[in-house]
Amino acid sequence: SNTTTEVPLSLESAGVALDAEAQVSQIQQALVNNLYWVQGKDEQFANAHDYYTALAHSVRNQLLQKRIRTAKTYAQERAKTVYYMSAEFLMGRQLGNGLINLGLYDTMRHALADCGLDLDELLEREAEPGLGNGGLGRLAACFMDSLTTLNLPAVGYGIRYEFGIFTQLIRQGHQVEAPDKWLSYGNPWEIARPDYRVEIKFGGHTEVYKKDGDDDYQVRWIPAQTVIGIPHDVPVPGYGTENVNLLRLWKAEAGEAFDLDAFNAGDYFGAVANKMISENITKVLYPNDETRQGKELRLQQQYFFVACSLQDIIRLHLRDHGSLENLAEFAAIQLNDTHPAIGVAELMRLLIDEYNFEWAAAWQITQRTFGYTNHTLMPEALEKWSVDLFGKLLPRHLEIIYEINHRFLAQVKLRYPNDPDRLERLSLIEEGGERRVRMANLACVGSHAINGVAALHTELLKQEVLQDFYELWPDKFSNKTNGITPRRWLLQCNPRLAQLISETIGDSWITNLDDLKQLEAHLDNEVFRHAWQAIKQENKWSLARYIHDTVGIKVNPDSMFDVQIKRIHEYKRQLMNVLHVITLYNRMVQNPGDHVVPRTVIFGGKAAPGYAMAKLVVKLVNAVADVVNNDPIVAGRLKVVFLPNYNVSQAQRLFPASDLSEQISTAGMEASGTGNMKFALNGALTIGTLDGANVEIREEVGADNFFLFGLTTEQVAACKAVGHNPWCYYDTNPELKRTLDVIASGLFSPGEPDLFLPILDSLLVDDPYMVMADFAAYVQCQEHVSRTYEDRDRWVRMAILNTARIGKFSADRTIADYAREIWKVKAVPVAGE
Ligand code: GL7
Repeated sequence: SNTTTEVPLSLESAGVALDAEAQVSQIQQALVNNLYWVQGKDEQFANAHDYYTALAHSVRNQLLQKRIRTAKTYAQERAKTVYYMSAEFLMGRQLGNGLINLGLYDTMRHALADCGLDLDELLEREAEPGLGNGGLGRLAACFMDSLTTLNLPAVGYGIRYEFGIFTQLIRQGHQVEAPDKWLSYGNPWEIARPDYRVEIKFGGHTEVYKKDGDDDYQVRWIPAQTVIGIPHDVPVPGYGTENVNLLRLWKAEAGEAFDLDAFNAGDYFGAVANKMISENITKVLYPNDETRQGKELRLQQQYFFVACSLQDIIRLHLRDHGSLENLAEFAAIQLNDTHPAIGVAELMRLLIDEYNFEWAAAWQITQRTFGYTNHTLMPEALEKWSVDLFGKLLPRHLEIIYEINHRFLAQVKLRYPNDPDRLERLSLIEEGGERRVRMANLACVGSHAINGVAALHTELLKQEVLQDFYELWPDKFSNKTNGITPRRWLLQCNPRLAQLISETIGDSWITNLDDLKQLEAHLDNEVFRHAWQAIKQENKWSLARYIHDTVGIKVNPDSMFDVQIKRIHEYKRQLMNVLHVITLYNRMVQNPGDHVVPRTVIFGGKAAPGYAMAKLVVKLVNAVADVVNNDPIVAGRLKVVFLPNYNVSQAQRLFPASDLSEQISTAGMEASGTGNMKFALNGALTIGTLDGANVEIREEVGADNFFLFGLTTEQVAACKAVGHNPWCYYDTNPELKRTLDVIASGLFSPGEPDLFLPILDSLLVDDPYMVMADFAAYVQCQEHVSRTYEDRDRWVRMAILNTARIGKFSADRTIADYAREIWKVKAVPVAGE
């Protein structure tokens, strides 16, 4: 009866309210149709993956209907739009999130069960879209959810990596990397838009010419190579809204005339080989978190996606507004770290070379359009590109950057007439040695707003990393403390707790997280507390099953689940956590009869493939696990688990089942952290330092409900200034000495006595992350944690208070702040049909 190939699953668009039975049968009909027309199968041959794909198409069709109405509304209202530019979007699986945001989750579960299908099983068939490294990429994904939920017109621009973050395997305790072939079964969530293709230039040279009928000289860029960008659109639903925004990811393809010279010379294979070089640009995500890799391909990736996106923004703006004069009134472009900072130079190039703007006008438009978010204080993460490489790849941009710099430094000189050092620090070009382009400086100069991601981080930016810019333009700076979406990080990942909360205080918390405060009124209700605890216990049982299924370790579900999940990095100090585990183990071996509070210490996280020390820490965790988990002396009381291939899907299992959240970075090093927020939202208590957003989390939940330890940022700095001597901690702390001695003894590295020497050296020679200095305080604080855990009722009360008081860390609050203070964008709600 229907000429279209797919049947949209449009419950409310049926015009009449469907009764439950009719809804279920409509869902089932859509599923059967999609199975037939999308997968080309019927029930006889369909496997679970076919059903997943059919279901995904059902959801996607509904999202597309909403998307089409959204696009029309935005165009009609001439709405100001946020363009969030990010080299990473760590979206996590889409199906469960789509069902939740569309309000279809429960109906779908029943409809599927009715035909013998298990929704949970189908959800597991979806490949994880791991297009990011860690916190920075996941933040961008949470922001997309909140932007749409708040009905703010937005496009997320990024890269469609063919291979996302590598798959982490553990072989003999070592990390081994395998390619992430996430697209091999296709991706039902994306729609390629070859009609919106753009052409991107690389290399070559520039030349001056005179336009006909014009006296002024113009510059044109004669590239050596061109590449085509094809947008792939992923619809982004919000919770309980008709609005659907877009994530637009660019794929690189060879230009039509991929290599005409070679082709014409009869070198067909040579011409096709060039095509492969173009397509390399979006092949693979660089797996480094917090360190830059000065690789040419990385700069190509950055320029490629930014240039594609700016052409797209200009196309859309001209379609709706006719001229670029008023670009800043209708477009707010946010730079997620410096990765897209080349956009400042590219927009200048487009305005001046392609649209004939004068420099001053172009510069004003550019500065008013861009905002820059800094995400790290770590010096090794500040991007700097060699001038040689830059000039080779982007000759016109280098000229423009020189001109920006020339004008900028002239202005600085007027303000600080006799301060050459300051000029040198502010310059977009680093001199001395190989000259390099400083991307953070370009981002600061080219933006009207600069922000950090937690209060402490922003203060440190102003005092240290960006101090000179702060002194120049204090009004550009503001703080925007990070947040997380409560849809994925409570409603979706912890359905039992979400339901208890909604039964207790209603469900307004889903879009107004501050409403969790109402839980405090129920703190003295014993039935409520028992229900809370029972849910945590169930979640722990199901994690215990997952651990057993994935790594074969049996853990005690009544033990405290002590969890550290994040990228492996020295500054995050997984090493200090392992040292604590070894210390606990030593105690149990020495005094087997002593009373202990049983713990399961769980680690998860990837190490950058080139980061030897981080990989050695992974090996140490696994080696300690091997010894501890097989020693009958500690049976039932201590287990160590390293879960391979930590990703968003695994995170969704871990946060709900955690008792203790490890947030133990060296003070002053973690810009914010966002996992810390996900733990607290799910009722885990934090052991942490005064770092990043921990400071604000502790302020919100109350000092009594947070396990604080360790040196402050100032103390770390003071300690380093006088020269920190790690040996004195070794000599004066017998437990610490024993712990390091056990590692040195080779207990954890049979047959390889020197394996962990680099770790011991790092601790005892310079201890750059103050593990030795903070160790005693950490162990003592962990004892306090254990004693508190023994009083289970007290622990549950503290857990409830953590959840109840975490509302500030909703990404909805963060995005509302950006919208009001930086982007000046307003909600444009789309009317229902
Ligand atoms: C990070 C910070 O390290 C992290 O603390 C922060 O929460 C996150 C989002 O703002 O950004 N910066 C960074 O380079 N990466 C991060 O995760 C990779």
